[in-house]
Amino acid sequence: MPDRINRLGLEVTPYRGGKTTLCAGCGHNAISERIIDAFFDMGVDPRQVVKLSGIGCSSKSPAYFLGAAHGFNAVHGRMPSVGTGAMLANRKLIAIGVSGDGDTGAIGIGQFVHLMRRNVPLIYIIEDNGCYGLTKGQFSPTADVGSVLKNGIVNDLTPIDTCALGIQLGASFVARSFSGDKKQLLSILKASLSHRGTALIDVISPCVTFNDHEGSTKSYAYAKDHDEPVDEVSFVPFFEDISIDYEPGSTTEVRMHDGSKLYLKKVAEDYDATDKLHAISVIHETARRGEFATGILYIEPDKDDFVTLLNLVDEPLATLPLERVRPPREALEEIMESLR
Ligand SMILES: Cc1ncc(C[n+]2csc(CCOP(=O)(O)OP(=O)(O)O)c2C)c(N)n1
Ligand code: SF4
Ligand SMILES: [Mg+2]
Repeated sequence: MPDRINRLGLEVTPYRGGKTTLCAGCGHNAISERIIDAFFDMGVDPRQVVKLSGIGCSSKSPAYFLGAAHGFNAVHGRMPSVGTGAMLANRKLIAIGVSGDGDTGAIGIGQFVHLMRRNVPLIYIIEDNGCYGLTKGQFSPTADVGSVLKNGIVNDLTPIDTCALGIQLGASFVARSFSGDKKQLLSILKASLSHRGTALIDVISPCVTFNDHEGSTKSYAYAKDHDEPVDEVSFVPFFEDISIDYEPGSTTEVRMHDGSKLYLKKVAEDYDATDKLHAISVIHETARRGEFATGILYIEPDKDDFVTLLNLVDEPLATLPLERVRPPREALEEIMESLR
């Protein structure tokens, strides 16, 4: 049977990557699969994509999707600055960064903070397993209080909630999901592709080798039992003409910058994803009950992204000829003259 083709006429092959070397059953593998599906379904040209990462099992995963894309595996925790540079050099790129809870919340927290407040156009996925998988399972800064390691050590440090932090810092699209929830994660990824600005997606992604036992709050069993969706996400890309049939009064429509429509069906009491304070309080309230809120937690579709704020020319800086990026000698002399 011939392979499916998407609206670009491409088969799924260029959207796939190398064979995974992660442990069988690792949540990160399921996330790679959803990234392949989302980019294929949305008809994104993989040659226009730059995939970025830091260091960790999670940061290895860009090797396992979008084989035809550009890739940069950065230093531990330094993916945000490399991604910012890439997007400033070529604003036509579509950037997807994959990080870990350690890569983001520990060594990379400073870079993460400034990426969020700048609203750099980039999809930033945290594959969140509450531990440093690659270095054999030590607690990371997202491990919950009372979480127990395989060797019996109990975490007594307060976790960083990357979604609450991202919202507070100015990220304009913030979502949380679970690697085992195919439908929700796929819809969130598709919506993030239509967003202009930073799209932060924290995905609970169990480490089956070091953090999937009783006592871990990032295990498959725990995540399944304590997932509280705040909205049901449906996404309609602007190129599809589908009539939507939702019960009036129960669904919010969010129009994305490219004309796509995001439908957030409220399954929790009056959830409004555009209300920043409400989003932060819902995250904290659910966490206090030992649960985690999933879905699109916050969205500000009209916020200017970093490239727009910098007022860059439309052509990618990387392709401009030298005479357009370097001021002529006369301009320099004029400046020097004005300083005398
Ligand atoms: C500068 C630097 N410090 C420390 C390390 C060791 N190191 C490698 S990966 C890692 C943590 C990875 O954890 P996380 O980002 O959560 O990814 P996971 O493996 O859990 O997916 C650490 C501390 C390193 N590679 N480089
Ligand atoms: S050690 Fe954990 S995070 Fe790393 S590949 Fe194995 S299951 Fe995944
Ligand atoms: Mg981790």
